[in-house]
Amino acid sequence: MALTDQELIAGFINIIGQEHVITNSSDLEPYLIDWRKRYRGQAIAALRPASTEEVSAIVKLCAANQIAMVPQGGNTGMCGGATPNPTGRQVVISLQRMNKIRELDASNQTITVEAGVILQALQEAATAANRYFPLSLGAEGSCCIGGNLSTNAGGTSVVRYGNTRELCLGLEVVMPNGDILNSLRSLRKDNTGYNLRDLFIGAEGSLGIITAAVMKLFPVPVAQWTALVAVPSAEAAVELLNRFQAGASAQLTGFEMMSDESLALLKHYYPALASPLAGPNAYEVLVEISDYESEEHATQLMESILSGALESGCATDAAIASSLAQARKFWDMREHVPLAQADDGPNIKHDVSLPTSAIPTFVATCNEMLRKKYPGIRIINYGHLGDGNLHYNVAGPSSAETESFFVNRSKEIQALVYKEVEKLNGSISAEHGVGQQKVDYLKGHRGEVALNVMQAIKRALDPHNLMNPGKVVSL
Ligand code: FAD
Ligand code: 2HG
Ligand code: ZN
Repeated sequence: MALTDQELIAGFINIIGQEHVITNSSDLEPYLIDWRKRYRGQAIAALRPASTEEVSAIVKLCAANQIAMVPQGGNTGMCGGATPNPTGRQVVISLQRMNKIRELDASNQTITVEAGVILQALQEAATAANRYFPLSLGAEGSCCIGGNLSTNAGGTSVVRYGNTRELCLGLEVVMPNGDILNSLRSLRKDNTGYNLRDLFIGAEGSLGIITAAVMKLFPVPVAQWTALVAVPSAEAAVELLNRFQAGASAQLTGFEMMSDESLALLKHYYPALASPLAGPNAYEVLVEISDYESEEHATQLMESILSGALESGCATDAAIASSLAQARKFWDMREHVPLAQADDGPNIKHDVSLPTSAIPTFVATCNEMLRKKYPGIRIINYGHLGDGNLHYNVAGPSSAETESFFVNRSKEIQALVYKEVEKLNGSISAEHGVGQQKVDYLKGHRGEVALNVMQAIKRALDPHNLMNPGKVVSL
């Protein structure tokens, strides 16, 4: 017979101790709501295990009692994946106490970390060993590597180093029945059957709980040069990207774009981060070059590509950061755009990717269509142009109207934007995942066969649908 909630809680306390079983409603609250405050759920408890064995014991107890489990890292996800459902018997399993760096092998250029290690702590550990860990995103002070892996996070250095998937060599995972899958190998080649690691990366906690990972490290670049460049159109931004790809090749480590409305919003909420370039400009692009030779080499490269771009007219103005502080300011500008949006109120998010050649058409078509249909709207279009990834976010005409605009218009605007994405063979989730936000779009977007395969995998690994049910793939 299944245990009552009280008996379950006693079982959890037995595994991890009373202070790590959170049931008190005010302490539980942060685990039940997402970063954007768009989703809210309920749970019997939030559990904070400190080891893989504790996670395994918790999962076994849940599986025996048909209790659903919602893994959670830093809870910074954008699609409600880490938020429990509004109904059902479930627990949140927070990995935050699993925050140890198990091993750093500088010679093999790898680091083995537990899932709850905060991204910034991982970067700092790499730096302390004279190595570089390139994954970087605005939430790096609070998101965890387990969450990054589970969402296959992108961020600002994908153009050179790839998504989180490309940075991972091995995983340790607690399966939905509590078994521990140990694939913590630090090998760059391993063709022994199916690649199980990649199943869990980007699965958003729907197939198991990642408890540890082996991540790749890189040599520290000798120099990093950052520039802010004004461009007159989306076409010009893509032309500038092509120039940097041709001229800098693998040394191009960042290429981020912000539209005029993104910059205006930023200036409104963070005046100290207003652009140093004379504006308004249709777009401003943040370019970063990393060099393994010398400062001079990096400067020459940046200057020669920029002067060609200014001559051709695809750039109209540029500022090369003259100090680390100024480079940091350029990055702060970019990273504060989503924060300015959050200050402003809810916005209708579209985290899309497209072939970069299709981006000007996408932007022109959507801008024209939406502005005509919804006069006065603000289109906060910015993102990782180097990866063909736009955050094409739509907000009501003013901050006061954002909530009602969001509530009343989200569905129809998303349908319109996604239709254009489909026409151009793009993706409706470039980097944020599916979570609970896009479950209903998955079949239409990926097709019936792909959905069937995903459901078959889910059923095979989690036959009772206990691992983050209702997220990614609905059964
Ligand atoms: P959570 O939000 O806790 O969880 C995310 C998903 O992963 C959930 O489905 C959860 O169930 C699952 N999960 C978490 N941990 C585990 C685990 N150990 N095992 C199994 N499943 C698990 N994302 C980008 O890709 N690029 C960006 O540039 C970017 N910038 C951001 C900027 C800001 C200001 C914010 C708030 C968010 C940003 N994000 C970005 C989104 C978010 O930070 C990432 O998705 C991040 O990877 C989530 O990590 P987390 O630890 O917070 O995961
Ligand atoms: C970013 O690139 C994040 O800043 C957040 O992915 C995007 O809030 C968003 O839409
Ligand atoms: Zn992003």
